[in-house]
Amino acid sequence: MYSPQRRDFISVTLGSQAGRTYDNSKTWRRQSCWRKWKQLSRLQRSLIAFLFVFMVVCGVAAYPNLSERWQVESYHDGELKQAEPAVEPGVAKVLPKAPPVTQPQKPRRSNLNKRGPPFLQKRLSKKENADEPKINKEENEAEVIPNEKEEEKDNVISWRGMKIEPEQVNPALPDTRKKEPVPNEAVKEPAGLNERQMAVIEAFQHAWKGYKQYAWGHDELKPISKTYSEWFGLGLTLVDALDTMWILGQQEEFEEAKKWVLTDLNLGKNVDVNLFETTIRILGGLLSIYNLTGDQVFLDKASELGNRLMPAFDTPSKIPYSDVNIGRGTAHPPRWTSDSTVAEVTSIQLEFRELSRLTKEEKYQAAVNEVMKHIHKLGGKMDGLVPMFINTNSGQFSHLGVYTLGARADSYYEYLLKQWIQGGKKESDLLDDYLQAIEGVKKNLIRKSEPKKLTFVGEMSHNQFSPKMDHLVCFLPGTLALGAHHGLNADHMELAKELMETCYQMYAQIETGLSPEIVHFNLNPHNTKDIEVKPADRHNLLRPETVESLFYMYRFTRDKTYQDWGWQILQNFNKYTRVKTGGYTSINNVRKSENPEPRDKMESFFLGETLKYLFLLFSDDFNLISLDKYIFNTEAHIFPIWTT
Ligand code: DMJ
Repeated sequence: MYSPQRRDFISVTLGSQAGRTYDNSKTWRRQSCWRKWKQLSRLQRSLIAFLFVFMVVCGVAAYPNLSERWQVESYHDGELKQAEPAVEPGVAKVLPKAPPVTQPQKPRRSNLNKRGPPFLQKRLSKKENADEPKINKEENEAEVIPNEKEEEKDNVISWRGMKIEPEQVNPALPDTRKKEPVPNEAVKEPAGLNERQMAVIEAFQHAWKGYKQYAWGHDELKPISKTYSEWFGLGLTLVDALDTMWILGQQEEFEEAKKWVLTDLNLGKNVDVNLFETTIRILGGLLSIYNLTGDQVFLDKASELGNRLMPAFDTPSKIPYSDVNIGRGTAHPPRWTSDSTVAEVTSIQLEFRELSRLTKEEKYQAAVNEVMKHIHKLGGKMDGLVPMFINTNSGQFSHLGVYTLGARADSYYEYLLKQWIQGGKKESDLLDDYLQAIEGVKKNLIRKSEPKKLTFVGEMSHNQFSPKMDHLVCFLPGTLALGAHHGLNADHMELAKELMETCYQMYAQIETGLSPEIVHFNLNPHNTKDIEVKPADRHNLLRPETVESLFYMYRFTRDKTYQDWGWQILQNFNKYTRVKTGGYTSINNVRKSENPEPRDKMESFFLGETLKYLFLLFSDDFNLISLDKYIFNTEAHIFPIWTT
């Protein structure tokens, strides 16, 4: 039995030399080694000396590689240990996680080349914005992609796993592999991923993590309740995000999502879908990713969907119904009316026209062109401005007298310009309607607020001006700038700059730094605040319009202020809308920074548009989706400008 009193001892006697006890001191060890060294033969000593010198030389040569590896490894480790609160505060912790785009940057088989956005094939930009938090240079260098020899580039186009022989690439597509002329002397350095872009990638990964875990294959993530909501049951977020993943270099996620599209996207289900939303998000998303990858799977799905949506045009006036049952092939207006929304019937054209170009089937383009021709001739406009509704039986505008650039009319104006550009600037009716409408905006809807004189776009209701502006209207600076870039009046650019400032102020003047859905501008010189927000309008749905316009403004002016504004907005999304377990959420109250009241929904356009535009805004590679070669649909999906 164990007795607590009993103790066992082991006695250890340390040997001594020359009368000195062992004390593990450096002096003792030095002297002992020296004696041993002296006892060696001359040959033995030379051999050891040679080995020592050899090892030192090898060590010096290997040091840079090793140190780089150690740093990359510890960087990854740090990321894994992040802890997150409920709706995550602050962007400081938004450390850019080294994205998968780093993988292919290691030396690859020499006869392969990626078909990817230009930044994936270039070194990191050496230019950094002065006010950007500094990123460790060695970390940056871990992202370096070795330049490949020019002659290797034409062999096989491949984007991490997807390899397309050049002859399989649709000849109608613009050849994205060819180098475009650098439009400005300022862009001498090849651009690449910078820290802000990395932060967007990190945000995307966080959003995707939530979607993947709790809403995979469903329409939208509900990040707070960790479930999903269904609108059409077509994997809306997943399809909307495909081209964003591609542009952000999220290969693994893209491959998984593509597999879902192949095996699980059921376009024949018995479900009523909204023609406009399905067209801009799903048809647009499929066409865009087809154009970027050349993968036939996406075009097949797009043409199946196009066919299933066609019954919408089967109306007495040829103005499409708002809803289609894609399984049954039947269409109808909303239950309470036979009207369709003007923005909806005039913002499906880019997609159907592109589908015709790619499939060589005229019927899609014919159907949507018919709508535009009809509206071009239609009475009831005010100086080129259109009402918000159109009747599908009579083909006439209804609810006359209300004019807005916001909800229900917005993208009519956007698509006039973009169709004109898409078609190679030949369809003069579209251009005339656009130019007339912008004159109508200037004449009827533009005012300046008090006291700061912010230029804004209000609304007209039965000859009464209302200083109300939807956040949706913030697409307009970008569209005006795009038009000016394509040769339209220079004063469009001046208006674009003024409106851009206003849209930024809709964020900057609010407690959370995030814009509400609607603001009212003050016209009274005695009031001190330019912007008022009504209680019902205080929500933010993670909408893209302001960052979309910032992207255009930066591309065309190269004024880094626009990048800085976008950076602030991203940080505020991270601060007030990020959910710790994955995903971002709409919020109810942008004025309440202590509790913005999460709404528990991540809209698909946050991934499809907001993050994509932010990523492109932060890029200094102006050839990354060049605005001379591509246009974006109203859901930020990418279509080529036709060259023939
Ligand atoms: C998107 O679906 C599109 O940008 C559309 O044109 C307007 N609404 C949302 C984003 O706010």
